[in-house]
Amino acid sequence: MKIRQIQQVLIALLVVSLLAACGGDATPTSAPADSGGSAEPTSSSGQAAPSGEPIPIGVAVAQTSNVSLFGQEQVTGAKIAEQYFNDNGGVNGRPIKLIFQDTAGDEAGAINAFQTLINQDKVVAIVGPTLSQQAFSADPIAVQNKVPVVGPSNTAGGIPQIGEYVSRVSAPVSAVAPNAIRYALDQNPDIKKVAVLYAQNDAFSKSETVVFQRAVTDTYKLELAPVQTFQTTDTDFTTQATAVLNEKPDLVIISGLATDGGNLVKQLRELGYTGPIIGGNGFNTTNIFPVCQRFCDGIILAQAYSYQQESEINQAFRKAYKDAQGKEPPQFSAQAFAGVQVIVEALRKLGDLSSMALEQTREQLNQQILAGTYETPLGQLSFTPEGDINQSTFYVAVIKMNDSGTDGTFEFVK
Ligand code: 1QQ
Repeated sequence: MKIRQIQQVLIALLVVSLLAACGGDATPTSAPADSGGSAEPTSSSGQAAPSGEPIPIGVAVAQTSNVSLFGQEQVTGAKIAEQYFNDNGGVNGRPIKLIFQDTAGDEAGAINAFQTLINQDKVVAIVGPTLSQQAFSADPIAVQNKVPVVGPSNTAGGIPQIGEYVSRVSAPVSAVAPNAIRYALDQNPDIKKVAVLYAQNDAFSKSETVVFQRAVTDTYKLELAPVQTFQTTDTDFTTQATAVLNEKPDLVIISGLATDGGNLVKQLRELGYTGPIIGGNGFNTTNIFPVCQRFCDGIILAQAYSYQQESEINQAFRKAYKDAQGKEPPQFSAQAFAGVQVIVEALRKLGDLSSMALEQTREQLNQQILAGTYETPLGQLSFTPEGDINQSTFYVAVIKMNDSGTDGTFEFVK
């Protein structure tokens, strides 16, 4: 007995001293001031490849959970940007290195990812998170730590107002959503009664539905049926779909995320609704096709990106995406590319980073991000002093599914 206790104490002491020797001291403060990234050798595949210590940029998006239906597209877009900008000289000759931390689909995951990127990975800025619902919890951490955060897909009202270090390349629901209603009414001038449904546990959906409802009642003076709510975690929408059908609406508008939104469309159609459907920004992914299958056909949605955009950078982005994925790039990939782009182009303006402390780099980087004008795959963009995006062109697409309902495309109609 006694001998075993002594053995346990000795083992514990050994573990403690080993831990101290490996990690204890090698943490934050002694990292090089401007980088902190791991001292990985630069990949030097290209001839004129940038060299030196890579500049770490954080990407905190949903790589797991239902929210990864969007997050996967964001990872792809961000990686294309990393390759593209490193192939084009990096940041004044130094490469960038994206550091991915999975946020999963909730607030806690986003907070964890932000903390790891800020304190452990020592990134200069963060692109993320995926949902507005997550941004309202995680962005304040970036603000407190004075780390620039560029929202790649946060469209709810109030995001840039979270704080000084928050900007976004995703146009707000107030700018994008009304385009879908305008198109639907152009196509169907006889619409009189509109049914609206939204996910009440999601900040973006709550914000977007307000825009839709105001357009219905105030802008177009149409009749609004009693509004139906659901949760993003719901799978059975019989109650809401039945209530909608009883109202006999001429148009249905849904604000939710891809899985719940797609299932809601499917169940509405199965119960017999045949009229037009508008989906909000949560429908803006081809990953919704397997959810509503043939019932996705005809869904109208407004977009902040079109792969047909003619700029040189969009054609480069489109080609890289198509070469890798075999299809046209979606909005969330383009926005993630733009998020990385504004950080890279703002870093280039800072000059020699090696003489700057990390805190100084982050602070000056934020000022440069807000001051710049960028030619991105989304078109030209800049920021308001608060960090909201100035973007002038929006699009409307209609989902076209193939006959078997296994695959589809976003067909641009405006
Ligand atoms: C938000 C959104 C979502 C649809 C992004 C995936 O617009 O959360 O703001």
